[in-house]
Amino acid sequence: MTLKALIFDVDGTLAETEEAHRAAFNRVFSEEGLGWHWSVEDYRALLKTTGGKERMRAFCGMPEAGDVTLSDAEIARIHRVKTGYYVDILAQGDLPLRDGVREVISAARAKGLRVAVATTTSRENVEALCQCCWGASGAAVFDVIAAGDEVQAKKPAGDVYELALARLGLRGEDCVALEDSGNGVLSACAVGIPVVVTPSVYTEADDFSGAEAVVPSLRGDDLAATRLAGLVG
Ligand code: XBP
Ligand code: MG
Repeated sequence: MTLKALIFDVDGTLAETEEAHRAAFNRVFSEEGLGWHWSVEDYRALLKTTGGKERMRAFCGMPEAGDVTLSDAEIARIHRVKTGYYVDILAQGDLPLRDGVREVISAARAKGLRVAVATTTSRENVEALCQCCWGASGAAVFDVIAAGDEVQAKKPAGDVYELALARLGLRGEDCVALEDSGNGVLSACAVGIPVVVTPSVYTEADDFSGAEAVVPSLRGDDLAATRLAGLVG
């Protein structure tokens, strides 16, 4: 089967974005006087719930949240402020792409493959990352962007990869998904897309069974033993 497209997860795969998300959450929590602060260890556990609004909802049910109760509308409002802070952090322009990402995307395009995104985060955050790392719009970097709030169920459900496939007009077997998390692997596998995993700082201990390969980075030498061998270089 000829490879026709690469479909990239965003957070943790294109760049180590989660510390920027965590800082944005903690800033809005402090400003709202919620008495919440997510440490690195808290956040590692909380990332099992994908999606920022869903993560806040899950935290509301935990003893660490104290006696705070938030309606869905309040969570949505606080999350919109969080998104603004995240975009502001990325606008500083100093978050790098992970090793090999730029080269893999350039090489894929040069070989006529299409390049897509299937993410749990918002389109606005994808735009911010593209501006930060490529100085270009999302549409200039990616042929297709499928984002979290466009689908009913976020990862580990397959919905967002299904949407990316529909927009590409391709089948799972025509593509490779690039992921960093166990939830991402489950999502891509749910719609029959082979997955290459590059674990990120927050997902190193995840269960990647189901993935076709787990490699440290997307650099050419790390990809040598995967079906993406020969793409770069
Ligand atoms: C990662 C996520 C996201 C981010 C925060 O998803 O779960 O929720 O942590 O983004 P992926 P939002 O790796 O699939 O991109 O607050 O915008 O949801
Ligand atoms: Mg990810």
